[in-house]
Amino acid sequence: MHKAGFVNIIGNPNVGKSTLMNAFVGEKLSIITSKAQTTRHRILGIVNGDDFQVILSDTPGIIKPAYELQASMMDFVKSAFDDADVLIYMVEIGEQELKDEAFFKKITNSKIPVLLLLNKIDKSDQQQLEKQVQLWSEKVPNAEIYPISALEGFNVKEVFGRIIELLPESPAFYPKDQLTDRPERFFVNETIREKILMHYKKEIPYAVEIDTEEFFEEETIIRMRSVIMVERETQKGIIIGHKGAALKRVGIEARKDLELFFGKQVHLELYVKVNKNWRSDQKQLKRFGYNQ
Ligand code: GDP
Ligand code: K
Ligand code: MG
Repeated sequence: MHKAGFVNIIGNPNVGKSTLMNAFVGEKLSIITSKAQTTRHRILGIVNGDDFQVILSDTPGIIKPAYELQASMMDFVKSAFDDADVLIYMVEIGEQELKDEAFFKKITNSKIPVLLLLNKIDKSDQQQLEKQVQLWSEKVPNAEIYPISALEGFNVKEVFGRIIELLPESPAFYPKDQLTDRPERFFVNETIREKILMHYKKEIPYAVEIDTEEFFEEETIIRMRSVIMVERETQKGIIIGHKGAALKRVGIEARKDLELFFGKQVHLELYVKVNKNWRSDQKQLKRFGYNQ
């Protein structure tokens, strides 16, 4: 018997959704930082076995949209309710509940199985843990609750085993050697964006979009050229930094990660361009893959 299906991960920003997906897949498909809105898209991570295929989707954290980019990020979340066989609702120790009531109702009224993962228990003590399990079992009575640590891998295998049990009998949806639905260039963009999230403060990372214009794979090296788009001229100066040092650091760190990801030597060329108000422009958002 072969099982296959869709498992969608939703929750507030920063609870550890992307960390969990990467732990399941065993590859760094989703970028992770301590900042909210690190994940902007819905990203599939596929775990293949002889008799199963689990198709996970990582989604942006649930927020109240303030501009068009965020609105389309929330559309990715909405779509995650529609096609799931299993819903993973992730919360972290100490957190109260989902800020968006409509989403919360969708979870508590869900007809499909809900696994409520109480994450980051490495940061809690036994007493707090027990209290939280009690609290969540009252708030979401239809869920099965699993305390986990996505970062340390605690209980992750057990949750995966439960997912397999819950999946319907079905042939695979994707080729068995496929890890994700995203093209290579997407991971280049995301790796660069992760470094920008890590190294620049305030609004800079949120004003940035990356577009990898060239991706040439040769026998021993992959050559890439990517543009870092910002909304204003001042942001361009900040990204580049004094004598180009800041941009250089982004380039070096991104290249190292990409060499690991692709298992090949990488040549990465970066440049910065001003693209006014791309975050509020429907047409541009579509071009960058934010409209489904
Ligand atoms: P997302 O926004 O829900 O996708 O969360 P991320 O996966 O990007 O993680 C947000 C932050 O929480 C990062 O700094 C992670 O390293 C951290 N984190 C994720 N899982 C755990 C965990 O199990 N324990 C601890 N202590 N930190 C975690
Ligand atoms: K995050
Ligand atoms: Mg994320």
